[in-house]
Amino acid sequence: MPVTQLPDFTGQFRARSLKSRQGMKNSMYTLYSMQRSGNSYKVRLALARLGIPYRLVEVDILQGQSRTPEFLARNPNGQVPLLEVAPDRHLAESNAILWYVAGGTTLAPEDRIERAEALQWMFFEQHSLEPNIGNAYFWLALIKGGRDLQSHALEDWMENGYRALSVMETHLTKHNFFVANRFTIADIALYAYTHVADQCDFDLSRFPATRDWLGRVAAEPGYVTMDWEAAQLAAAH
Ligand SMILES: N[C@@H](CCC(=O)N[C@@H](CS)C(=O)NCC(=O)O)C(=O)O
Repeated sequence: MPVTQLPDFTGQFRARSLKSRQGMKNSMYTLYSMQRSGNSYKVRLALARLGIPYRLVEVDILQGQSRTPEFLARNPNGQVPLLEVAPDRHLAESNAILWYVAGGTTLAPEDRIERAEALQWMFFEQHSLEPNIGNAYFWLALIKGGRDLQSHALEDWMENGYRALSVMETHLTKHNFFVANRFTIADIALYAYTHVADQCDFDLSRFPATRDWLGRVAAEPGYVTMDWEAAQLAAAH
């Protein structure tokens, strides 16, 4: 039987039949993403972990590609990530996309309190972590001269970013993962910007439990790095 190969949970390869490959071709997700966007990386990490193939469209927000009329027709908010889940049906907001792609898997807790706890941490990520570490990462690591351009805001981002890291550290001194004693989409959401915090002035040596957790996430089956080229997965189809 003709086969193609896809990375699976173990990071190895598994065979798929041509029939299933052709079946997926029509229904395959299209992900609009930017390689160095932490919010986009969350979705790439979840899809890789789940072994779900997808088409990848790189959107360079620095070139205004998320603000073109074509892109705004798909996402009026002009941001990546954006997932086309069906023809002309698009889902924005990284954490909503995580819930969608992981629904029905162990990555998305179904127990009532665990689901609420996952949401709690994912809202925390969007309100307390991403606006601070995400902004610091964007302006210090991605934008040439960004440090000078944002010197007035940097102090607040650092103070509030450290505060968010301390909250995480307190939790992680008692838990291996954020929710349900296992790796879930809450970990994926929080990992995206925490793992690059040291690229934008944050000193993670102050957070040993958080560093151990970063190591546990990176050791999870199916883990891919932020610069992993997901196009090769779609190309296999
Ligand atoms: N809350 C959104 C934030 C998305 C976001 O900030 N995306 C950035 C890249 S990380 C973007 O597309 N910025 C382009 C723009 O706002 O023009 C999410 O979690 O997906």
